[in-house]
Amino acid sequence: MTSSTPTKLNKFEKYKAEKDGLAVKSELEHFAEIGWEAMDDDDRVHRLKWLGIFYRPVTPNKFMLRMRLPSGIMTSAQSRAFGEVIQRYGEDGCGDVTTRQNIQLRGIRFEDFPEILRRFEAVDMTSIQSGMDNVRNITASPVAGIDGAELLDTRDLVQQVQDLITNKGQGNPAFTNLPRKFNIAIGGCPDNSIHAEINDIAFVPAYKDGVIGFNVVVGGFFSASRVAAAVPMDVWVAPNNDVVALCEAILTLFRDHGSRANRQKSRLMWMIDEWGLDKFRAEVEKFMGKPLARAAATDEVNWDKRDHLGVHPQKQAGLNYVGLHIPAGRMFAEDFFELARLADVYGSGEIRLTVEQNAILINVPDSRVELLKQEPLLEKFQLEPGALMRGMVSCTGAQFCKFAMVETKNQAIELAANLDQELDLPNTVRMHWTGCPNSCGQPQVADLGFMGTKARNKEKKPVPGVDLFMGGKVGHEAHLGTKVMKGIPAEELQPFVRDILMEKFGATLKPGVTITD
Ligand code: SRM
Ligand code: SF4
Repeated sequence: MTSSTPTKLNKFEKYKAEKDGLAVKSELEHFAEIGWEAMDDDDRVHRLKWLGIFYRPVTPNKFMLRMRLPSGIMTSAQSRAFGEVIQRYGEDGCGDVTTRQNIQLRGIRFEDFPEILRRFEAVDMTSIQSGMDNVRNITASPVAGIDGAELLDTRDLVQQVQDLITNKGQGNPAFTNLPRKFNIAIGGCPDNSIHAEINDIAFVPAYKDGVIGFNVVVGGFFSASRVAAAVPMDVWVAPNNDVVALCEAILTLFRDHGSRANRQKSRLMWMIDEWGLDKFRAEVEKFMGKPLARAAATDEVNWDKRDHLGVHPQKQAGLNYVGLHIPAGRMFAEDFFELARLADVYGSGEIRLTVEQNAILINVPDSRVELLKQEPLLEKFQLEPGALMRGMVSCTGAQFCKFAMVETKNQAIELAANLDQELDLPNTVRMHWTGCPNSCGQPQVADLGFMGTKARNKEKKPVPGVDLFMGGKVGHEAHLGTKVMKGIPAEELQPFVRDILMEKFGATLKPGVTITD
């Protein structure tokens, strides 16, 4: 660390300095033998997250495992492996598609982890460095390589950045002690499917002198104390080693110069604020040992964001991608098995996950589409859900997360389902739920965002409620929505949202529906 690094470290820095998070990798077998109750608290609660293993105080000895699935790509073998792992935990076992195109598994008994991680390594998957002060799953277009509108196929670049950060899944001590979490996204499509604006580094497709590459934006993040959209770094990079080198430079500078004093002021944007963009840019150039090109005047993001649900022709003639809606991203063992089977029988054995917590089957021949539509799984995971259900996203919430002020996933599903039954809507309305101000469910990117809070009902009794966000715009010219109303009791939400949908989103009552509340 440099002399500018503050000497007063926050408590997380102290335990990281005592022992690197990744050290628990070689101790996992031992921990599994002695049991989680006998483990040192810092190892159990914090350091295990360097392996993607999350102790859940809400459900002790039902641990969560967060994977890494670069670009949201999952093979049928991997989907089956997820199903096999969680089926042994009965009702406790499930998996969630996350807002970073990733999978989290639940209900896992601690003693099973060594075997589970070996099982996943055998199908080329890692969970390493997926939590705490590490780089999260790297997001990309979910239809990379198959999208007719694609500007760049980013899959290799994403994998290269993941390999740099994780040392090909083995763990890379160079990046295991960042001052805070870190998000990277690499977009290759015209619709900003990656939410570039909310990542610490995002690559946005742009032409420079006739060559397609990326403009770079930096510093986007959400936290309980501050929300910031990424700002242009005034850099353009070609789609080659420079992408990896730029990530390495920024991560190293952040590691060595980012603030480690106040955890609420440790994300990359705080360092950019302190340095100013000119110095930030100059330091990155110095690290890379060469000047960087100035940003292209315009980028190529000029589409509304697609949700990829339903059947769409691929750029490969005669093949289609088929987007399935997974309500709130929640899947059980049989769902993983069925998804794997459909991917094998109808497609090429590959599945893509989206930041809207849905799944896409790819390479489905024209001749197989109608048969696929008859499959029972598509009754549960629909191709064309209602206008509200299809835009619904939800974080984990109180069922498993100790930060949550409210239950989220069930409420989110219920509200969307009920209102879809009552209303006709001209367009999809994106409703995002998040259980607390950490904003994992991204209410700021939604048309209607709900953030869990305490509220008071008509009798002035404390009840679970939400703060309402509006104005989020995604895709072309994305910008963040803001909080417009506080403390709406959850029990009053359905009529309240119905009114907003009718006033502002063109909703009308379905024929025959009368409202009694
Ligand atoms: Fe998140 C912490 C879940 C995406 C901002 N997030 C947590 C923890 C780990 C807290 C905890 O230990 O309980 C949650 C785990 C609960 C559980 O059991 O699942 C959690 N975050 C999630 C997921 C699973 C939400 C979901 O249901 O999809 C997402 C996992 C993504 C992944 O695969 O890695 C998830 N979290 C996000 C996002 C959205 C994004 O990346 O696009 C954000 C806002 C963007 C950002 O980070 O800037 C987000 N999570 C946070 C924060 C606030 C960060 C900050 O700087 O203050 C925390 C709290 C923290 O890190 O201290 C947090
Ligand atoms: Fe938990 Fe809050 Fe994140 Fe939801 S937003 S998963 S409640 S930390």
